[in-house]
Amino acid sequence: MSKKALITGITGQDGSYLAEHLLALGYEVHGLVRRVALEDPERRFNRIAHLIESIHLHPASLESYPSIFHVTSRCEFDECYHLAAQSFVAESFSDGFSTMNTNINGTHYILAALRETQPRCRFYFAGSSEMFGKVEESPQNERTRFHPRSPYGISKVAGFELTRNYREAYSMYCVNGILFNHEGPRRGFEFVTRKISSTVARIKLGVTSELRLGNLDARRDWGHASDYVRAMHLMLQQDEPDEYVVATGETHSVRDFCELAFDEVGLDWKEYVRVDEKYYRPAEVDLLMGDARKARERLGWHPRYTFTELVKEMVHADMELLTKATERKDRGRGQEQ
Ligand code: G4F
Repeated sequence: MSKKALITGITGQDGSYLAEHLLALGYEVHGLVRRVALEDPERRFNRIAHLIESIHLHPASLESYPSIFHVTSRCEFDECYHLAAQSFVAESFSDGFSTMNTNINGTHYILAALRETQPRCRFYFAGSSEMFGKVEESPQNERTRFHPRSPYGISKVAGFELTRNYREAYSMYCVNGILFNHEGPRRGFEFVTRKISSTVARIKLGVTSELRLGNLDARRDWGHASDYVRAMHLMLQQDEPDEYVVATGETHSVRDFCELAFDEVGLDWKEYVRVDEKYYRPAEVDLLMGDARKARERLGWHPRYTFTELVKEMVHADMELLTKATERKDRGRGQEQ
């Protein structure tokens, strides 16, 4: 019999890659989605449109325990991947309250509902390298102390501790992934990598003339999301639940990302990038670089993408997307005339 997995956040970048991966492994894949998403599938399901006939979607909200309980009491799952969150760090400074509410209570509701209805379901929590914040050592590993620098980071530390507590208090199989930044062509436009790749395409195709960014010196350990979802799955296949850092071990600055992305279309980034303090954060995470030795040794996990391949893929995907959109617009105009 095939295994059943429940994914919260299935409409997001990671959820869509994970759903693809689990389907390929023969899983029956279920997803929690907000009712508003079900009512607006064209816009909200763009990342999972190609999977829609193969997956099962359930309406529920991370803000409502009864809606989650309703799903977990009617359908049994072997594994639950809790990926849904307010995940944009800058937004968490604008509205820390709703970030905390969704990320902390939402995680608690899922854990509590599983404990009540199916305590043997294995649980994955999407922890983040943002938890390390003002890093106390480099590279960061599973033993590095947390020092979060944003409401988002704080909410992830709380989710991490809740997950560990359910494991220790109720003997549930609860795992924490500590994932460093992971990107790809399905990344939201608000995150810096996609903002860069999509604006590079817009500049190259003459739609805009500049790219306004905040702190160019920030350094991140950027990997590809499709690599990172393989690690999530592997974490739930081990004999004992544990905590794992998932990272490439390399760090690059926002400036490095710009340089490579503009290079890819034959442009010099210095002519187009402008620093705008509007994008600075009240407290910045200056440097992240992960040590994924434990994931490599215990899970046999290795990233397949290099940093350069990631940047290339994102820029080319955005060039293609924009070219197609422009052609569609031109055809539409032609038909009107
Ligand atoms: O792309 P970012 O917004 O990602 P950030 O803050 O590192 O968080 C991402 O990775 C975390 C894992 O460590 C996840 F948990 C989290 O959910 C999210 O996926 O910003 C990256 C860096 C920051 O230092 C930011 O200050 O880029 C800098 N930056 C400079 N200019 C900018 C911009 N970030 C954004 N979003 N927009 C800018 O214009």
